[in-house]
Amino acid sequence: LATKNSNISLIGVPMQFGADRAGVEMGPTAIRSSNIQTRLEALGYRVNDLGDIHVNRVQDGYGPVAKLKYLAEIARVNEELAQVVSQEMGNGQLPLVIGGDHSIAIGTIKGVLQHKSRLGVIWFDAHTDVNTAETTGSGNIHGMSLAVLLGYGHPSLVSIAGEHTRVNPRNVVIIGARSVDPGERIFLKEQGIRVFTMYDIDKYGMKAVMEEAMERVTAGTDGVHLSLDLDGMDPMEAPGVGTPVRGGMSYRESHFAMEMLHESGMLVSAEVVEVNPILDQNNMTAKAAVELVGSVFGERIL
Ligand code: B3U
Ligand code: MN
Ligand code: MN
Repeated sequence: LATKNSNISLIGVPMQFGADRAGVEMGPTAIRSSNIQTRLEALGYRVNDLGDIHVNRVQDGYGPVAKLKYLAEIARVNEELAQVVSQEMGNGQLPLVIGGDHSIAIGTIKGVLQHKSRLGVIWFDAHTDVNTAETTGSGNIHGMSLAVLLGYGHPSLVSIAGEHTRVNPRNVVIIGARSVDPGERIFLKEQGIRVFTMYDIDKYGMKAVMEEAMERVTAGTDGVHLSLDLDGMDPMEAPGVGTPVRGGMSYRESHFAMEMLHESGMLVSAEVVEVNPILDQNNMTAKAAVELVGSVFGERIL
């Protein structure tokens, strides 16, 4: 095992409010039934499945603040998730969070930051998730989670686990982007975030992209977190996502990226998000998610 920690805590978060689309709350079930635990155990890890963090059924489409849908419940769940993740890391466990929509990255990463204050982040995604209340068109918080982690967004999200708990933009990379909103372009430029778009992957190849990405996320950091949004993959190979965007990373490119991340030996935490079993075909997206997890935790062909 090149991953230093061989004890994994599996944490389900059946969250759908950040995507405002039914089905993604069944992601944890689909991922578990695709045998994530036995796959990791076969690699030599001890896996403790903590079950799911409870998400309340709430009605308010628009919470206390207009344009941030379901803000109150999303903030509450992420607060709890950050605590659980932090507690598990404190016990020497490697947290592996299964979603649920991408709003849960707020809780996961803020929990990890309690122990790894100089965390590098790999954000594998078709989108860049750096909207704020000012720039969002949808009001969906899953399109805002990376901005919150950089310190920009509603105080009830930014303040989770302490408002100074944030990631350094120099140590964040986004891989696979192909759908970026106008306000997000400005934000990404201002923050100086390295975004590897599909253009970069086509032009330089995944090997060169991952080499530069790994340099960015490991320079001066004390670990690397993987935030794996399954819509980063091409929807032909991963159709079970709420906001598919054509022209994504292939199954092979995605695997290769995970293998290279594993080889760094720097992985300290991970999350897998946006798997929506209702929209999936033959469970192929949940299966791909588990296979990518296998690769990032050290599975090899030979
Ligand atoms: N940027 C758009 C679309 C989107 C972001 N993340 C997902 N979709 N999954 C938004 O709603 O902010
Ligand atoms: Mn995302
Ligand atoms: Mn996405």
